[in-house]
Amino acid sequence: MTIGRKPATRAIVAFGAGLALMHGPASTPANAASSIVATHTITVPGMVKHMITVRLPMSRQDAEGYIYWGAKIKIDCYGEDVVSDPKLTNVPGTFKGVAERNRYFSGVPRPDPYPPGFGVLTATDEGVVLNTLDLYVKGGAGELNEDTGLGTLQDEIYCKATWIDADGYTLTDKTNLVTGYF
Ligand SMILES: [Ca+2]
Ligand SMILES: [Ca+2]
Repeated sequence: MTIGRKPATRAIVAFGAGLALMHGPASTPANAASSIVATHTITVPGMVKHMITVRLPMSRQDAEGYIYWGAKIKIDCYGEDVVSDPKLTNVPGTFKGVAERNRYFSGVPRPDPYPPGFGVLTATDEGVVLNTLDLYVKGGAGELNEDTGLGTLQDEIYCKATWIDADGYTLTDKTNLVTGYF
């Protein structure tokens, strides 16, 4: 707990939020987030469709509290290689040109053209859930086509999901490895 810093921040939020705060959660749920599970799928043909699911089991009330106070999930995806695994600079990549911002998901829905209902932290009876959906052109540079060269080289993709609550507490999980020709 960062007691010295947090109340000041919340006071400013409370001032701005006005009546809305009266119906909001009283504070960040203490230690309610204790585990995180991340998975993903990649499907071809047509566009390469990449979906990531991140779940943090907890009560709906705690999930609402965390999201209200600004919890985020950071997604980093990698191409598995022999020596080291390069981070995929344009994944997740719906907002071209601002790659670093693309990695963070919060309770604020992403603007058009991000598909509605995806890319936003949601409070459910099972806890916090994030589902992402990104479409890529097959063979795109810096995207899911992490191995390129003569012929068609198979790609091996995994992602890491990092939960960051408003107090800076983090949890990380690594997804399954997905292989294919992306
Ligand atoms: Ca590889
Ligand atoms: Ca490839």
